[in-house]
Amino acid sequence: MSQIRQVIILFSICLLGTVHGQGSFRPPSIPAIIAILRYQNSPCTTDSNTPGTCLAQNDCLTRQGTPDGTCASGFASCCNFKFTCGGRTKENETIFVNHLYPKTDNGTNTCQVTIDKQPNVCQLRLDFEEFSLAQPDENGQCTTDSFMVRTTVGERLPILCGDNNAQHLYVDMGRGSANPVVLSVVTNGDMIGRKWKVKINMIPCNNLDMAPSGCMQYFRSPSAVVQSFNYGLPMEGRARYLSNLRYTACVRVEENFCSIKWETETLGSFSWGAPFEGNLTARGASGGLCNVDDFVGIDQGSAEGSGPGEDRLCGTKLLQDDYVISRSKPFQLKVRSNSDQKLNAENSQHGKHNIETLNNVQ
Ligand SMILES: *[C@@H]1O[C@H](CO)[C@@H](O)[C@H](O)[C@H]1NC(C)=O
Ligand SMILES: *[C@@H]1O[C@H](CO)[C@@H](O)[C@H](O)[C@H]1NC(C)=O
Ligand SMILES: *[C@@H]1O[C@H](CO)[C@@H](O)[C@H](O)[C@H]1NC(C)=O
Ligand SMILES: [Ca+2]
Repeated sequence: MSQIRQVIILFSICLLGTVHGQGSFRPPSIPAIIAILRYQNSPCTTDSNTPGTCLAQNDCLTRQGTPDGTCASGFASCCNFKFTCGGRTKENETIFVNHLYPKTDNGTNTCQVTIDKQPNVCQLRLDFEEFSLAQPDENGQCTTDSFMVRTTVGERLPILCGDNNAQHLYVDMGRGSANPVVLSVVTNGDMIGRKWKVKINMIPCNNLDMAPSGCMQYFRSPSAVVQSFNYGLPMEGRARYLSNLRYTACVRVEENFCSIKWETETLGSFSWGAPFEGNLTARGASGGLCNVDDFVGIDQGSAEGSGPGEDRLCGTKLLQDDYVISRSKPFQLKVRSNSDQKLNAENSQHGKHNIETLNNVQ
């Protein structure tokens, strides 16, 4: 089991959905040419759900774009200028997709894009709207396919592979540095189809949206799910989680909240490192016992939410009752896995640390 999942429930919030109007139908009496001129170059959403530019079909083709859906009430094409292998951008909200997206790519390739730093941008947030690469090998390493982030500042980011839909990463770009960030996807072999769609958001310096220093993942909403990379169904003889992980997932401390409760979704659904066996009470370990293998770190974690608690948790259970309360701020989950994945693989630690958190405990 290789997933740390966390649902943060502070209070329920009803997000009033924005109703996206379809735009009133344009009567055919309005000449198409006027509609096209009016919508020329305006943003649209392609049928592949990527940002596009509204253009007459011929203009789109002349500019090496691909018509993908319609706009201007059907009079023009939503032109898709794909940001893919070899691309270079300084634009906010660019979406990096595989070459044949929305189809899968299949074969050995290195696909690289470059994101140039703007002076007012300090971090990037990468959202994996779709991410499907080959699974890690039996040692938990991304030896067939890999997604890498290269940057000259900040911490080294883990090399990723497998299935990572809906995951995100924050990338430090530095304040002074003018160095670009390079994203690359290396694929080997034609055994599987690969697909990705990564939204690149540029976060201005000194902005409240910036993740605190050291937080590779940052959960800002009162309700969220934290899961480990490549979470999914168990695989026989494989651990789904990656080895050599060393990163921190942070949860924003909401106003007036003094503690956080990390709770698994179901009894026994936490699984990260040894011990693997025993009755349900014996499966969860903490403190120094976690040094033998992989663990997650929660400062001063205890069932009561008082006292010094434990800062390392491991096994197939979270303490006695599958929850941990911590009063230590900032709220962080440190994720650690070592390079040895033999026993984790033998025990098919596939991932489902469904952790529900309540951080309103007084
Ligand atoms: C990959 O491409 C090869 C050659 O075109 C084809 O034979 C194979 O079935 C493809 N595999 C997948 C998973 O699409
Ligand atoms: C990029 O877009 C996001 C979302 O609209 C916005 O919050 C952010 O401030 C923008 N970044 C820059 C550098 O303008
Ligand atoms: C669970 O295992 C522990 C250690 O092996 C043992 O001390 C305990 O009595 C067991 N509990 C139950 C309910 O079997
Ligand atoms: Ca291990």
